[in-house]
Amino acid sequence: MPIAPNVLTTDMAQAIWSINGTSMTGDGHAGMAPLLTLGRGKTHLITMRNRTAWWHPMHLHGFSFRVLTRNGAAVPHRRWADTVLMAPEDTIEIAFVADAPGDWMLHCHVTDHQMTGLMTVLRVADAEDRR
Ligand SMILES: [Cu+2]
Repeated sequence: MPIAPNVLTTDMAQAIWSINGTSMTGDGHAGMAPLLTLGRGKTHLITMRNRTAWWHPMHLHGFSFRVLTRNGAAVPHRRWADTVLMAPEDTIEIAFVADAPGDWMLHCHVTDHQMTGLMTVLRVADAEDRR
């Protein structure tokens, strides 16, 4: 599933950044639909594309992942991580097992990027609990 952090606009006071066209600003939005709902216990491969001119350390809560590729090239040491630094225009593939149910944040760890929209939620649920 491709995920693309993007610059939405610099004209809006609150929402500057977006992920797949949606900005989650401030401390988040209660009840906001998750970006993705992932099957619990399954292995998921996620592609993140940085469509901005800024660096973003993208941080996933709840799981350790492995970075498989960067810009199409295999990453030689597939260390476990919870954050991956993305250079401008980087495309990164990560993989992890979604073994913990619930709603988990995925966000840029540059605080002002996070607070102005570069944040989303991934939901992990059993098949019968997916909405
Ligand atoms: Cu950032």
